[in-house]
Amino acid sequence: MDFKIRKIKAREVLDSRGNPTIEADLITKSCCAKAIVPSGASTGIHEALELRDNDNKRYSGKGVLKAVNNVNKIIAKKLIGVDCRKQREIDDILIELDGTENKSKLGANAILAVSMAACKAGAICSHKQIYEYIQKLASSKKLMLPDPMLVVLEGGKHADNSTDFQEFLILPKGAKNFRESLRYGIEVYHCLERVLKSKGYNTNVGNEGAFAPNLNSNEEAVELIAKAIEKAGYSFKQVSIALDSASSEIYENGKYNLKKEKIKLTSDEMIDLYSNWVEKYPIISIEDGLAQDDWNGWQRLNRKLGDKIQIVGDDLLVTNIKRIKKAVELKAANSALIKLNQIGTVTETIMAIQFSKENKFNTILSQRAAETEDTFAADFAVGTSVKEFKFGPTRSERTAKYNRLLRIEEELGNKAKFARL
Ligand code: 2PG
Ligand code: MG
Repeated sequence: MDFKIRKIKAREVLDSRGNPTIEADLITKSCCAKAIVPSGASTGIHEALELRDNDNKRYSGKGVLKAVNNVNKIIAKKLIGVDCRKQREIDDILIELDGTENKSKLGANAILAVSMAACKAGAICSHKQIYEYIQKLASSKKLMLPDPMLVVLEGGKHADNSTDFQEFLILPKGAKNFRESLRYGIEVYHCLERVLKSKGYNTNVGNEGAFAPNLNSNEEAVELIAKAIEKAGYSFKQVSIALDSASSEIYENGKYNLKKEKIKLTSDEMIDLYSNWVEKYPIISIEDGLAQDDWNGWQRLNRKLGDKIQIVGDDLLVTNIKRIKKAVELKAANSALIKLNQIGTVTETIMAIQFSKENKFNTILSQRAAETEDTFAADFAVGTSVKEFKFGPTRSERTAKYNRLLRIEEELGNKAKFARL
C-alpha cells in the first residue's frame, strides 16, 4: 500500500454566511480526503491569522485566493511524498514552512485545510473511523460523546438589534445519553420559539441558527430561556443555562458597553452582574465574561465564581498553549474553548486539549459563526473526548455535526462513554 501524498489541491468555496473559505483535497494512491475550514465573526485578536485577499473587486475583499495559491504552489510541493498518516510530521512541516508566530505568512486557513484533510486521509488509509484515528493521535483513553451545548438566543456580532451579549446557551445535563440530551435541548429551543412568539417578539434566527429577538435587556434573554426550560417540562437540574458574552466586542476604553441597558460597566461591575445572575438563574458556565486581555479582571472573576461554574476562555485563550498556560498560572479561568482554526493545525489543537485536561480545565469544542458542511468537528470531539460541544441547534451546517454525533453514538453502542456519566 502506498500512503504517500501524491497531490494536494485547494479551491475557494463558500461558508454558511456566504463568504469565501478554503477547501483542500489531499490525494494518495490509496485514498482521497477533503476538508473545509470555518470562519469566525467575533474573532479574537490573538487568533492565528485567517488570510484574505483584501481585493475589494472580489467578495468585498474576503476572497481566499492567496490562501488557495499558498496551498497549491507552496504547501503541496513540500508535502508531496510524505506519508499521510504522519500527522505530527505534516503539521510540523506546515508550521515550519510558515515560520511565523500566528501563521500569517501562509494563512491559518490554508494550513488548517491541509492539516484536516491529511487527518481524514490518514484515517481512511488506516481503515479507521476518523474519531478512532483521532483517539490514537490524542492518546485519549476513551471515546466519549460530549454534552451538547446549544446556542438558543444570539446577539452581538451574530445578529443585528438583538442582545449585547453574543450567545445564550442551554446545557442539558439530565439525560442518560447524547441522543436524549440533544432531544431535551431541541425541545427547549422550540419552546423558546413559542415563548418569544407569545410575547410578540420575532423568531428570526442569527448566524448560528439561534433566535435573535429585539429584547428590552440582556437579562430578559436569560429570563425567557429559564421560562422555556420550565415550559418544556424540564427542571433546572436537567437543563441549565450558559452564556458567551464575547465581551471583547463590547469593551471600549476600559469599560463594557451594554447598549441595551444604556450603561458602561467596569470589570468589577461586570463581575457583580454575573454573580447576581448566577444567584438568580441556573447559569453554570460563562464564556468570555471579560475582554481578551483583561487578565486581572479574569482572575477576580474566576476567584469569585470559578468554584461554582465554568469560567471559559475563548478570545482569552485562543486554543493556544501559551495563553492557556498563562491562565493556569494566574488562575484566570477553569475551562478552555477549543476551535481548530484559532491555532491552525490538528496537532496543536490536540496539544491544547491535552494541556487543558492535564491542568483540570474543562474542554469545550466550538463552532464558528460561519460553518460548513464539513463534519470533522464531530469526530474530533469524540476522538479527543472533550467534555462539551458548542454548536447552534439549527441550520444544516450545524445539524450536520449533531447528526454525525448521533451516527457515531449508534455505531459505538455500548462502547460509547457519555461525558455526563
Ligand atoms: C464564539 C464563536 C462561536 P465566532 O465566540 O464562541 O460561537 O463565535 O465564530 O464569531 O468567534
Ligand atoms: Mg466565544
